Amino acid sequence: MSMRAKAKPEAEAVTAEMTGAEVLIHSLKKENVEVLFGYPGGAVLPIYDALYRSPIKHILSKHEQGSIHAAEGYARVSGKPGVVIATSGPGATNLVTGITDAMMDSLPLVIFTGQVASTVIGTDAFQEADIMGITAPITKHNYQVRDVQDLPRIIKEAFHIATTGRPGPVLVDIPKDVANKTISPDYDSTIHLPGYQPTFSPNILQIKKLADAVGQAKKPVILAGAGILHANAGKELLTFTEKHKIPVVNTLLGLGSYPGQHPLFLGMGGMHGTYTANMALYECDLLISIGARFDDRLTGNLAHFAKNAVVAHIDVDPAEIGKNVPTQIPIVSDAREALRKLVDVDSETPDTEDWRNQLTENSKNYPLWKKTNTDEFLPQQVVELVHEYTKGDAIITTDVGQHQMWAAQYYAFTDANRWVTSGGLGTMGFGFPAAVGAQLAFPDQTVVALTGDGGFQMTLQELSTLQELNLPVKVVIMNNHTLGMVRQWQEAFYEERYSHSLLPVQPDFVKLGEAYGIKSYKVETQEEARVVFEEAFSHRDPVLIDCRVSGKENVYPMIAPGKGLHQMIGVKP
Ligand SMILES: Cc1ncc(C[n+]2csc(CCOP(=O)(O)OP(=O)(O)O)c2C)c(N)n1
Repeated sequence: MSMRAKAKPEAEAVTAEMTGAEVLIHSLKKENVEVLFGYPGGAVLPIYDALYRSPIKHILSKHEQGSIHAAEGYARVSGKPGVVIATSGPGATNLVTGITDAMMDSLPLVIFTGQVASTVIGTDAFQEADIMGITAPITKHNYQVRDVQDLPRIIKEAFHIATTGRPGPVLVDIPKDVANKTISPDYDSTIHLPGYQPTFSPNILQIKKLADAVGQAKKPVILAGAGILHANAGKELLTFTEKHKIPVVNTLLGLGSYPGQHPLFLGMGGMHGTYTANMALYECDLLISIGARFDDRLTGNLAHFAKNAVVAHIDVDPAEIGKNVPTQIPIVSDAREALRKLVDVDSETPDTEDWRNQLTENSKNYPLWKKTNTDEFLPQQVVELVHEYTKGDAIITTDVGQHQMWAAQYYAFTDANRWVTSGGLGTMGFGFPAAVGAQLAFPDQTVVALTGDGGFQMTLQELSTLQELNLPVKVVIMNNHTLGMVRQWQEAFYEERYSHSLLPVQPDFVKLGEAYGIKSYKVETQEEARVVFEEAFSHRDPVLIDCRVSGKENVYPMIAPGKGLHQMIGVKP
């Protein structure tokens, strides 16, 4: 018997009577969902049966964590919500890391989980997990559908909540009997959320207050976070900064929101940021944070952070303002709206010439550095080679660790939405499946998954998804035979006691890739890497490249835990 899906009559037409599962699929079409990331199981069988007759593309990952990270990658680069479906119990709990990751990094996801039948909820039924309780603190909102008539409205609300204000994950839990029940759906029900009215436009008096502060500043700096990307405000940020000649620092997640080569750009701030960026944050007299949340990895010790500055904070989420850093000029607003108003408002342009000269001196005297007097294949060189062979025009996803920081430091992002990384949660295993999702969003783009040998092994089962879909993702493993970032901290703070951070025994990544039918290579020198990269980036097939890099490199400069931004170490070789 053929294993191919049998063609069945279309179930999309709105009939008077539909099952809950069919209502769900129909609602997804109404929300213009083009791709679903998921994995089937008992409680979602009715939904998968409705999907069987639907033209919506479904990507079968090999583990639900793969589904949700792929949905995050898709959402990050496309700006559209990533949609995930998983079964009850273990299917749902396998999503938890990804949901938390999306919550921390403000990614719009709508997640559908199957649930045991309403009649047995609370009885420890087979594959029952209290996913409502589990996900309450890690979702922007969650729903359990008790009455199938509510389904069209709940789905509308879920998409609305996930994508408006500060984006985030919304979960909809659907008991199996609800999915099976037949109704005449009402798609016209309107969204009624009196408790959820995100502010979009800024208070104009606050904008004037900030404009006045800009006019008086001698040492202003802007901290631009991912909120700029979510609000599609890159152009407005450029206009505002060029108008007033204000230097810009990016957060890790904000990279790409400002052109990496621009003379006003100081680089990334924070633990592994540039000296120039960190000293600008330390010494400034006006700090304008836009769509950034003052993460502790960015601020270092708060007692020393922007001590002499008037702080203005523009954020769509009022809960962020004043959370970590006392703020004199709070502005609750969409970033683009606020920047447009700031550009329009009558204001003086500050004289920042001395300040900019001082920062330029810093950049000249304290650039990022790596070893030069060595024949070793350095991890930083891998990032530089990827930049060279992709002409700086790729979507780069990373895992978490040293390679992530080197990617952030050395890939000089010039465009928005090309940088996909796990910032807030720091989730190893994120990067490779996120690349699968990003490639699905932009099939013609070059997508590179830069991963560590540790993180890659957490979700490498998605090689099978790559094989099945023949997606041209280039997997570049920066293989230092260690859990590099852990090793670095053990070297610096634990007297070189490398407790369980060395990985001398590893699988043969080339054979592993080949087992999934993927062209795979091992490179041990820069020269070998050049030959392989040349070939790998010349075609549209998936590739895996095991780059054997030095295992002794550390990420510098660095701010040790507890220290201030002005106390960076490793600023010079
Ligand atoms: C799921 C998860 N577990 C543990 C950690 C802690 N951690 C942070 S970086 C790191 C090492 C990563 O090693 P690797 O993937 O090889 O990358 P490298 O640092 O060598 O570039 C670890 C274990 C984490 N961030 N995520």
